[in-house]
Amino acid sequence: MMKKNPQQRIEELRKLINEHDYRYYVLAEPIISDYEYDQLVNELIQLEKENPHLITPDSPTQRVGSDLTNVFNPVVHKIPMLSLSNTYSEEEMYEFDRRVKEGLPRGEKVEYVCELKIDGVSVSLRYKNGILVTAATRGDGTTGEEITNNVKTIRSVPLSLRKPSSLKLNLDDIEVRGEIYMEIEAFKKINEERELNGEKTFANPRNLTAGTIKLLEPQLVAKRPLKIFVYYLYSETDELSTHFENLKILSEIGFRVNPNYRLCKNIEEVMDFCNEWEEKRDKLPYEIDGVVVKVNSLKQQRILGNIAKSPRWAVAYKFKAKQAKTRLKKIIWQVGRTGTLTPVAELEPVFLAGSTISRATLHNIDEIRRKDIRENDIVVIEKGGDVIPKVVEVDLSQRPKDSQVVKLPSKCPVCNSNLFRPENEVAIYCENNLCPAQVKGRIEHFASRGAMDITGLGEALINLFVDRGFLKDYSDIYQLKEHREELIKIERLGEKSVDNLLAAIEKSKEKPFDRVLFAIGIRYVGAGVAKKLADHFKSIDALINASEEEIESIHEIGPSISKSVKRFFSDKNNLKLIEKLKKAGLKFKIDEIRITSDKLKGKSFVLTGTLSSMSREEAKEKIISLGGHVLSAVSKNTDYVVVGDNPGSKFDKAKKLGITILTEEDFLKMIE
Ligand code: 0OX
Repeated sequence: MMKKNPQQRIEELRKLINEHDYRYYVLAEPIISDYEYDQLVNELIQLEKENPHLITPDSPTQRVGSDLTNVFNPVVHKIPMLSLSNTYSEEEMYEFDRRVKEGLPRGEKVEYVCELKIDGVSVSLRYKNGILVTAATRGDGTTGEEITNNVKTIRSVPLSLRKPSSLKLNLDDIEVRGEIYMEIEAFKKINEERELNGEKTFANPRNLTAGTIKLLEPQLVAKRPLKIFVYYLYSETDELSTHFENLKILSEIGFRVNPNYRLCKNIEEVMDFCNEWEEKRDKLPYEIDGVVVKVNSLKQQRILGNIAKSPRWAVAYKFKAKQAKTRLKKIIWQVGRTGTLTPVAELEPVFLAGSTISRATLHNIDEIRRKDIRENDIVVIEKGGDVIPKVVEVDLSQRPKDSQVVKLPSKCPVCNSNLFRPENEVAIYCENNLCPAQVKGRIEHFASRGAMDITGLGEALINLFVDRGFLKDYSDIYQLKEHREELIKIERLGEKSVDNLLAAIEKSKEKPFDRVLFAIGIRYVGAGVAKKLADHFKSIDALINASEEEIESIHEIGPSISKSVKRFFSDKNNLKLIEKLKKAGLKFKIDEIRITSDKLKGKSFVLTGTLSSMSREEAKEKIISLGGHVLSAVSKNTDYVVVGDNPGSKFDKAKKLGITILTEEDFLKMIE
């Protein structure tokens, strides 16, 4: 017999390996031994090594073969990746059913498909001519990040599609969406190993999955046993008719579809499915947090459309939070960055909803008294979504005879200073501004993601720098560069990490004024309030000089915030900090929008509804930068009304007055 040419054998091997991968990772029904499988792979690796010009991106050797790192390029989704609105009760599900029927022609029958809601990370996969070309995260729904090299390492993601001869579809350009997740056992094992190595553990399988999928090196991703279930198919070239059929098609072309889905004729059948799975959820090897209910007919889905960022044709039925019982060993008082003392329950560790819980928040002393929680009680704890577990109630029947009512501490547990409790507040505070817990907490907050976002400056490093005297307050962060030589000498650090840190610190100076205002840590001034204050006052000097009344004139800002702002700026130390930060070059004014052209000169715009490609603030900035201006109400002097999703009454008024209406598309063309 003639020896096959390498190209033929390579193709044959790829086919075989793909087939065995499919049987093993998708169907979980392998038909050959691991040894036989490895032989096929080794033969392919060898042949490709000898004939590198024959390597293709969809070869099974390319799952981990690449030594490329990820760059996370932005990917604009063809169709926005919507998120689901949630329901929590049977009533809300009936309400959803009613809204669906209201949105469709009278008397039309509606069928639903119920699926398990996998608690993972959503991903979008694009296949062109049957080959996986890009994988992307959801991102903000419009634009995600490219994670193709990482996703390719997931063996249940086909690199090329199967083409059963019975399938009459073209599927030359499709987008498939699904959930990447990790099974509970695999999660526990990885966490145990990390704990042994002194590495940070992950709170739950979803966090571990999210962290893995964004790793820079695909080789590391390949070592973590991620899996996928897909639940959505869109084709550029085919007419598809129902979601139920789409799930069947997805299975036929080689994807892993969760088998526990059901076609339901009415909302009663949907509720049966939800109740059944709420009971059975613990029997699954992976975590689910509810049921996703989708209108089956794609035509009906199109008629129903979307509201803001969620489809009207689908909803998530969320399960009730899982509960567990355990012993509350001790109540400790934690001191936060603003000096607030928060009671925390130390628990006998219990496993609950995918992770081991050893602490729960108790909020404040009033809550402890209301629920009559005491040390050594057996308590019911609850965990829903990503929130920190909380104590729901006490099992009084098991209360020890000698139990004592919880007392407020009389001194700060960290610095032993006096405590105070402002009138009308439940919280108690440590009065010492220089309390180490507050100092560290304030710096941590300042550097955190939502504030100045200084990569690398986390809890551990801040503790170290404070303890060694490099940081006494957050303004010292910008002086760290003067200590470069000393920092490099600290054993754990080294030149490269110090330089990365110093670069991240310099970069943080570009953060806009509202972030800086949030970062400096004024009590009650969260990110949202900081934005409102920045937009209104435009500079820190104007805010410092503002009266309480002026601050309260801003929508949704009340006396607690205004008093807290005044209190903050009346402290000389805080004013000194701000001076130092100003000198360092941080932004204490909002960026003036630079006018770059006169394309829209003299034109006035009103915006209504949600735009999918940008926020309202961005649209406004764009218009101003092109010389136009933006008004808040429609009048006969308005030139254009830009109408997004779910517009308000401004849209009706514009039609009445005959003002030119721009869709998002028209608007984008105009500002191009
Ligand atoms: C899940 C899941 C998530 C497509 C249209 C709206 C949401 N976590 O298991 N999302 C969807 O559907 C998308 N289905 C699911 N099963």
